[in-house]
Amino acid sequence: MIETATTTEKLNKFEKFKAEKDGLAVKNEIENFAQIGWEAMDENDLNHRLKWLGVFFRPVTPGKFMMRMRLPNGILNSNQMSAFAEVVQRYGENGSADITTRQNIQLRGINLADIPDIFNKFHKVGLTTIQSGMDNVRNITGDPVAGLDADEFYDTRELVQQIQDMLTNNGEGNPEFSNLPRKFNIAITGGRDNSVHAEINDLAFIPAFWGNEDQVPIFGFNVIVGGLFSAKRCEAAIPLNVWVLPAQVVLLSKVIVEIFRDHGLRANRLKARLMWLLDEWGIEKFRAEVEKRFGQSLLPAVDKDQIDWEKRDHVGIYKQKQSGFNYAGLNIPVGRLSADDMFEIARLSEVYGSGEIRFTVEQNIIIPNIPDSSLTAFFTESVLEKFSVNPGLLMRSLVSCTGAQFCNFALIETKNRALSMIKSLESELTLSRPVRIHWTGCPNSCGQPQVADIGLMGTKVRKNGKMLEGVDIYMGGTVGKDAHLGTCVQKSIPCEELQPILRDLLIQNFGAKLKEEALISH
Ligand code: SRM
Ligand code: SF4
Repeated sequence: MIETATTTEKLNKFEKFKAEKDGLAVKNEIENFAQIGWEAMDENDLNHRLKWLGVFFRPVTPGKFMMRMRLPNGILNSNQMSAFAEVVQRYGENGSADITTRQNIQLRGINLADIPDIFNKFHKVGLTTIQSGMDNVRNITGDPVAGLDADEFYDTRELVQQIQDMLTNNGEGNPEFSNLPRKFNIAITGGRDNSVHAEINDLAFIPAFWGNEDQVPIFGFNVIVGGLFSAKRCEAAIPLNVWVLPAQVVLLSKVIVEIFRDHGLRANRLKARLMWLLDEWGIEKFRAEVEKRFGQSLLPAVDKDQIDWEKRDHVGIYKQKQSGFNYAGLNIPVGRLSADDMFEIARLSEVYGSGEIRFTVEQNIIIPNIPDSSLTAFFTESVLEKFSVNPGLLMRSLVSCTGAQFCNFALIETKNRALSMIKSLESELTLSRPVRIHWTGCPNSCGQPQVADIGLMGTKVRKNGKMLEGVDIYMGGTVGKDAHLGTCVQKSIPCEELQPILRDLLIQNFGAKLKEEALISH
């Protein structure tokens, strides 16, 4: 029995419309919507319930919808990539796609009338968009080089897929988990460098070996809970003090999502994420409830943190654990792809690899399984001029959320501005190491500025009586080993004044040097 709210709580308007009709109910109505058109749809169906199917009405571009997929562990194949390309191609210059900060992809420009056909197309190639938005579990992230990396502790692919299958009823939609109090993020890391930013998820599994020095170590995961970024609050996940075997991960995930569903706070949407329940209950009570529902006592967390590497960005060519094979990490500037780009990536993966393609949380692409003997030919492909395996040291780590071009929450334009600013900075500066710059268009923090070396969060700034687009600057975010969140160091910088400020930050804090020609002109 799902309690939609405790008796003492007042329902917020989202809880009310969910109680009237479950989000997943629109699955059976999509043919009708396609026929009547978006203008004739019920407001809650249009603005909210469609998101249960991964279909997003965009008030910025009315009539041109966005579709958000689910890609467990960020893995797809060339047929699926071609299917995305075909969908987007239909919309000409209105169509494009964005790789997201959850190893996922969103397609843009879509007409409602086409959506039933698009669903059929996706079904045929094993793709689903189900429950990828609103009060559901988001795309589940796993190590981008799972199964390829010789140094990994654990290949996360199977577990991530199993959790998705359990939560979504194999991609068909699962009413058991379609009415959470809010979104819920899950990540599993199996490598040595925490490539998925585990600590910014509501639930994450981190490699940890059980056993003393003189025992054979047993592999498992420490569990952390409650991580979130939101306009109201940003927190790293905290230890649940539980260690589990890989075979226990799916059940533990189920139990924790159920507790969130049944007891998560539903009165105030700004205080509905798991961390707020943890505040109210305390971690001990929460752990006891997890144990009760899990049905057996859970072992305490293992002290040793096994994440012992700095974070890798996977851009470049790397040897795989499979002898004679390589993976190529392509930099996709701010994650944006056209239909032609997607056809090209699909072709590359077929010609040189095994047809497999992966996405990273940095909005880049990995093409695995390229034999040594194919590398020389691979390097001659002209698409690598656009999607480089050896980009500039700022471009390779650049991340940006959607911003004002398509997102109605945005306070500023992000992707295009981020690109042009990075190009200018790279032309002025010589760098000796990558610097991770993340742009996010508003305090919702989809672009994760708090994990960046330099995070830029959109805001409005008043200058000479005029309202301008501006940013708050975050610094000190670290990822991988000893990950912790960055903090705001400067507020309300108009975007038009930002570039010299970034240049100085890069020189003062990250060892950048002005190029000679730039020195002359300054
Ligand atoms: Fe996000 C809402 C885009 C990752 C925190 N996010 C939105 C919406 C759906 C708002 C909307 O309806 O316009 C944005 C869609 C814009 C569009 O047209 O693309 C949006 N979020 C994104 C993506 C596409 C950013 C990107 O460019 O990569 C990412 C999609 C991930 C995916 O594939 O599912 C995305 N969003 C994130 C992350 C990062 C992460 O998960 O690691 C966060 C912070 C982490 C977290 O959730 O704790 C994030 N998005 C939010 C929030 C604040 C959540 C909260 O608890 O308040 C919102 C607003 C909301 O949910 O009410 C939001
Ligand atoms: Fe939109 Fe704000 Fe998220 Fe950027 S951070 S995608 S502007 S909601």
